[in-house]
Amino acid sequence: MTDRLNLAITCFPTFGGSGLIATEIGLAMADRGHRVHFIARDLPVRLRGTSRQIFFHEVTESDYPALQHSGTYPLALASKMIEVASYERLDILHVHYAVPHATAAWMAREVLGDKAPRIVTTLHGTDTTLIGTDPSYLPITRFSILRSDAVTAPSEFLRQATWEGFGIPESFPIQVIANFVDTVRYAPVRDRACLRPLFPDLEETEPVLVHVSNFRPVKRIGDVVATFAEVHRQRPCRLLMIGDGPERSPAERRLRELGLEGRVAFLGNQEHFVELLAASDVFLLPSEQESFGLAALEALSCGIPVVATAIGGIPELVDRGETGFLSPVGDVEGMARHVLSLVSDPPRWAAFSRRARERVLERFRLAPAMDRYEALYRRLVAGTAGR
Ligand code: GMT
Repeated sequence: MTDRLNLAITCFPTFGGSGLIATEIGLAMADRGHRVHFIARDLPVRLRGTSRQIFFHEVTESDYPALQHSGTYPLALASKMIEVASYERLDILHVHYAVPHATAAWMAREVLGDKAPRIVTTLHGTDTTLIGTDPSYLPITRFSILRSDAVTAPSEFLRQATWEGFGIPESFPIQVIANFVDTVRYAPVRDRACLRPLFPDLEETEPVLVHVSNFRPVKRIGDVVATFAEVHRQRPCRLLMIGDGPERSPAERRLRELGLEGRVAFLGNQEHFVELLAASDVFLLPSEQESFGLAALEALSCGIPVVATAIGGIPELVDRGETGFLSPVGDVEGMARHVLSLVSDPPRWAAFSRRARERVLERFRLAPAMDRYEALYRRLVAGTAGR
């Protein structure tokens, strides 16, 4: 075993949490001196503009008319994995999101035989709770998870959901490696001046609520709007909406109906928004499901208390009544009450903020998470772990 690992990472190159986590792992492993290859459809968002020694292999599909709408991405991806593994002598192929990445990795390994790298599958949530267990994909996704050399999940919740959802015995090891955050970048540096271009008439003590997501139905964007409207009714405030997706237009329409459009800024997808996040007061995440809730972790790291739903992996990162509040799904009034209890009591808000940052530093720093991934890779390469 050489010291330097030859690692390939596959992920969706979008703003979604799974792609962001995959990219951060790749960047951190490159910083640790490993050779890192990304195999993806497009350059992952956080790799853009980096000058670090990272190799990118683009997955391209044929545009032959008969193949249109036939979902050939997994085949093109498996072929690219085979090519990169053969030429680069990969030690590890780390795929993020089981559907269809774990299946493509399994296909590649079948072709590569003895020369195949070890396969690590990191589950992220909807690949398990929604898509993977959809009958259209369940048998092949279950099989591909079981055939991975190692499987990780970002929360205890997702580990259990995977065992249960796929009918996999609990003796099948799924290692929980919690998601992490770059606590240097996501730091509690509050400078409300950065909010002025968005809200020129913002009062000094006027609270700013913030939400970051992909605006899909699972995020319950309507509840973000309703919670904000209820808080605003009792105490004028602002709302910062970061991200984009199918629920954005209905939310904008609803805010116009409520006459609140001037109180809200929709920024769309943004790569650099940490300054705005850190200048806000409360992070809202009223999701119906969340395997982890990376956006909430980034907020906590900036010292921003979180008001969210008590579902999935969220209770593993938000400490109720200490760093935020958790309500049942759809409990808009409860969430509004929690927001008001924080923004109306500055010393209380400050205590939540301080604890949020402390807990993140204790439990979710990047370096210990990287130690765990690196140790897993080394155990697999040494043959002391895996199937
Ligand atoms: O729902 C999203 O925000 C996107 C999705 C993804 O696959 O990128 O996020 C999932 O993975 C993130 C990173 O592990 C988690 O923080 C999110 O909770 C999870 N989303 C869901 O479970 C709905």
